[in-house]
Amino acid sequence: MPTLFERIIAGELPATILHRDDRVTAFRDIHPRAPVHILIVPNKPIPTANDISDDDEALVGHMFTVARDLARREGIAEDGYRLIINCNQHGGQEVYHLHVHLLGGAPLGGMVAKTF
Ligand code: DGP
Repeated sequence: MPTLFERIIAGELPATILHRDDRVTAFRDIHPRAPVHILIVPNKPIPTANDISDDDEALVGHMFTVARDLARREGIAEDGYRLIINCNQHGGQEVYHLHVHLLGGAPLGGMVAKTF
């Protein structure tokens, strides 16, 4: 079964696409947690951060340079922002297609809630 994000990349599901190239697609999160909330995803399906291979190093680096450029374009680079990758159950991952969350546009508070 293709994930929601594979279907967005394929154009089968609507999304507000902000960037697309041969390796990466970026679109607005459907449930934004900040004034700016963008997801940067590899076009090829990598389920989780655990599944990143050594051959994916350049691809993952590209996800971060796309995030950097989008932060500038959205006008949040100077004030700052947060990049998050959730992995598996304890990380709170909901969609099993690797993605970087780009969050900003307001103070985001502490890094994460203390859990112990
Ligand atoms: P995560 O918990 O890290 O797997 O985050 C998944 C994010 O994906 C979550 O913030 C909501 C977002 N999301 C889920 N379904 C859709 C969708 O169909 N379209 C868009 N644009 N975002 C989605």
